Amino acid sequence: MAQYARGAAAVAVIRLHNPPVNALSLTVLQALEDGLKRADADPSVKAVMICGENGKFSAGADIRGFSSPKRHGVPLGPIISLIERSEKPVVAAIEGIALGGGLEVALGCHYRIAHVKAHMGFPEVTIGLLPGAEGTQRLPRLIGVPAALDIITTGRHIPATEALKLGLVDEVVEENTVEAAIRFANKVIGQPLGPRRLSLKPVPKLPNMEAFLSEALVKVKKQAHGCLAPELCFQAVKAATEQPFADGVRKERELFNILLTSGQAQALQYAFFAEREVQKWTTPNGASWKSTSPQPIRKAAVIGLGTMGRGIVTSLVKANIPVVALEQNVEYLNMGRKAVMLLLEREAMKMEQGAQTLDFHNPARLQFTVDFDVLHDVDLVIEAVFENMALKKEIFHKLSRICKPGAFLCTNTSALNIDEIASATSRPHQVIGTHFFSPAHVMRLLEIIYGHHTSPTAIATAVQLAKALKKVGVVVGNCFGFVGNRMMFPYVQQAVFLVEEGSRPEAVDQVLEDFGFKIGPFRMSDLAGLDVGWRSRKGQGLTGASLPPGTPARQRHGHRYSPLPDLLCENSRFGQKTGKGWYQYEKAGGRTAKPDPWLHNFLAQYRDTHHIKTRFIDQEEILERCLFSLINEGFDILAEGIAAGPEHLDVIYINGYGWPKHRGGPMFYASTIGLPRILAKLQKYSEAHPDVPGLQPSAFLKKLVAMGNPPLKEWMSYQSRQSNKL
Ligand code: 3H9
Repeated sequence: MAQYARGAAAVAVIRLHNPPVNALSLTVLQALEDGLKRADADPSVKAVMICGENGKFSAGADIRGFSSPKRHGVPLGPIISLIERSEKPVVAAIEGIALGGGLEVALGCHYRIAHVKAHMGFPEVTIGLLPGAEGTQRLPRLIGVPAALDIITTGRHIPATEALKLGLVDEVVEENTVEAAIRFANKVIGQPLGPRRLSLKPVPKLPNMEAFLSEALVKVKKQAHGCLAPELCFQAVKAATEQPFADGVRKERELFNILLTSGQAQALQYAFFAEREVQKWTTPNGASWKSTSPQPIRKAAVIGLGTMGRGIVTSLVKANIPVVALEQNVEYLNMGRKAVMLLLEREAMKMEQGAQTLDFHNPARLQFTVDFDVLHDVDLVIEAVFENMALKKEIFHKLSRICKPGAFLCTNTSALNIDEIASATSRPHQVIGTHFFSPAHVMRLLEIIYGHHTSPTAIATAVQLAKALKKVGVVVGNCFGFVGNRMMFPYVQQAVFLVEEGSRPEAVDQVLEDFGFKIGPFRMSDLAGLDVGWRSRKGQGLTGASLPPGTPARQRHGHRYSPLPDLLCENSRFGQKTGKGWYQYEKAGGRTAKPDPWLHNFLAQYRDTHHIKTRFIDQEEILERCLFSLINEGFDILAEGIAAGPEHLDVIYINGYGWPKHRGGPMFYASTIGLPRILAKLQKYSEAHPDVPGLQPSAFLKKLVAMGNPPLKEWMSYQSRQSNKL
């Protein structure tokens, strides 16, 4: 609702009230309209002030309402026009946030006063929409086309200080915003309102508007990766430069409706709520966020300053958590220190532009050491040495002796068994997996893996740590590869099999990039380094010296195996780092992937050697075999209770694996395709490739199809847990 009251003197106060973020539900809009009409009708009211309850203006339209079948009621646009048309000055008092429809309400007001800590923005683009209550027409009129385009097509939040510079707000205050706005309203009573009505203002001209717009469109399209909303946001703003306000509004509405029914909006809104839902973690034995409090982390340590460790230290410093960084010897320590300092200098430069500072030259905030004893007083340790079980166990054994009893011991591993690592300590309940993604100071995902003995407090503390690092922490169970990498194995495996059978790396990558992935599986392997998987396969006895003599080249444990990645490594083709992998690069460390005739020739010879008849593989087969095998593994993961729901898998894939967010994550995508179709295709492919377990339909998928393809929200009610695969 919105509460109406008389403020000091002649100012009426309308307070938006819908906890927790004052979303503009139909009830709120109705109350806002009523308040405006009441103020208008009362001759003793000379001005109006609109603010939000609980220090927040408004987070915009109620997102849940967009998927409601009963989407009717008071529309926002006309109410904003009503505000603007008011003959009494209306002042917005912006505290906390004014986002989306919230900012549109503020733009309808004649004046805007913001608290210095407030943030504003049009995040509609991130949920597949555009500002659909005349925001795309008013904002360019107020702050000009370049700034408006930037805000509307990126969805970024801007701080009040920047808003003031842009002319988006009239005043920024450090104290009581509501009182300041009432004082302001009293001051402007009687002043002409015409110049304050944005719909009447022309859009500021640019000398080179046409050229500017065509360049901007190229940029917007390039960054969209198949997502519709940024381009339609662009078109709406462009309409403001070409048409009168009313026509621009009509265009905005038309584009808004296209987006609303595009399917992408549903996917992005699902992703929005999924991200929030996974914060409310639970485990199969009943532990949950509701009943568990995290422990404070006042000081942390990171062991190992390789690529991952450096990023993790940087993340902790950025989160203002004092860190001890430890390496095994002085040489590695000095190398690591240099790299961390460089990362932090860069981050500090970025943050200074946002008026924040980073305190990393102070040894009380960041200390480098080779001495384990220095870790005696830290609250949490993140071990980030390379993936070697024996080494990790040795370190955890040491930590268990040195660290104070309450300290949490985290391992940054992408696949190893948390229980085995924990077994090296005297406190397995304090041991937990924290799988960061590279570069760790940039990537948002943190996979949090609980072991058999991990305590709920350790889970809650790791989730809290993720929040402090501004990451999305997703709690999952312990199995080889956990959720993300476990689903990735069959996907990459299919990609390699397709190349064996006749496709090319660039063809496979293209199909998946067209689908919306930032990079396809082969470019990704080249970027990550082919040697990483090679080392792991050697460790598992799948290749190298430990492979039993007489093992067939293309079979392991009775299943199909492709030695192609091993053969590339034997040819010193480790990917970007060596300048050659599935592609060729301009030099070692080069970034530009070019198809490699050597590889094509090598593939032809390989197929000859193994009597593989090359066949043409179409885009549909490439897409389905890669994606459906990944989704299939997802169903097994759900059946085993490794993740609490499909949302977890989707949040992991969107934030850690470059899955296109506008497709809502792999499991949401599966639900849009329809499970019967996925099952039928997997059956077809597994009949053609009976020696590939990843293509054999998951029992849980079959069960869901048998139950009539229920909606994603209901899947877990059909799950009866199977044992996990570790
Ligand atoms: C729009 O305005 C369209 C118009 O242009 C045109 C219309 C015609 N609706 O994120 P949090 C819930 S589109 C419904 O955990 P934080 C959220 O689910 C809208 N619910 O807190 C959560 O619920 P729960 C454009 C919403 O402090 C709770 O509030 N606006 C909405 O980390 C707390 O949220 C946006 O896209 C909403 N609009 O972050 C803004 N917003 O407790 C989207 C939040 O049950 N919102 N909830 O899990 C945000 O970006 C963040 O929520 C915000 C707070 C920054 C506001």
